[in-house]
Amino acid sequence: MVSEKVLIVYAHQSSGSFNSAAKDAALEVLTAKGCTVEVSDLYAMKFKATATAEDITGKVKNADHFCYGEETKLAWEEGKLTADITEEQRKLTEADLVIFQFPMYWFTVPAIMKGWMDRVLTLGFAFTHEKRYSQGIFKDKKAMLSFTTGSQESMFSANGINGDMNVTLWPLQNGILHYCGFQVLAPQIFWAPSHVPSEARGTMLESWRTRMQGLLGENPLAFTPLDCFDG
Ligand code: FMN
Repeated sequence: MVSEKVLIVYAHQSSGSFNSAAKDAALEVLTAKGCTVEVSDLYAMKFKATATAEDITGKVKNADHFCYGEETKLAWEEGKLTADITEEQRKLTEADLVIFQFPMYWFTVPAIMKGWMDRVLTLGFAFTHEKRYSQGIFKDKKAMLSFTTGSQESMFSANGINGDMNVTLWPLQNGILHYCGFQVLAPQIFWAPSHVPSEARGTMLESWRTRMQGLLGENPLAFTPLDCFDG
């Protein structure tokens, strides 16, 4: 695992949050293991969340019927994506592992992180029709979700009020990460840290620190290979 590169894409407004502590633990443990770690602190960066024509410098191809996918593909090929996107794409290109650290908002990532996904994982750079899922562009990279909830674990079980967490995470883990080819590691879920005593929060962080010792050696989750489908 020595000299692996890790990118932490982090979305929380407060340095006093549990998410911040989880991000700091990852930074500390992985750096101590010899990894080079970069952090994209999205709120601190005031990262733009909306996918718009302003993401392209200069003239767009079809301003009357602007298609974000096609236009950003062209802009990426011509080096005309804005600097904030290009910089995140650079970090991503260099990374062996990407950790998304966030509080769950409405069963998914906060809007600012979804904006990072919308704007950084552009057509051509992150996927094409031919290169996706098991043949995806990032198939030599790993990615994982690390997040906090407000809900207790039992609420996200198959019979719980929220339903199965695996189903909840399918759009993120399969529809975004695996779609771009990433080998997706099991999520790190911190259940309701704001509703447990500080001792229990310490235990959660400790188990995260322990897991990180072998993180890059973990087997990824299994998804259906692309060649099982005709399309
Ligand atoms: N918690 C859930 O378990 N499921 C949700 O869908 C969910 N949606 C939320 C949406 C918003 C806009 C906000 C503000 C909170 C939501 N929560 C939800 C609770 C947060 O996930 C929880 O407060 C956070 O994970 C606690 O982490 P922190 O102490 O680092 O802020």
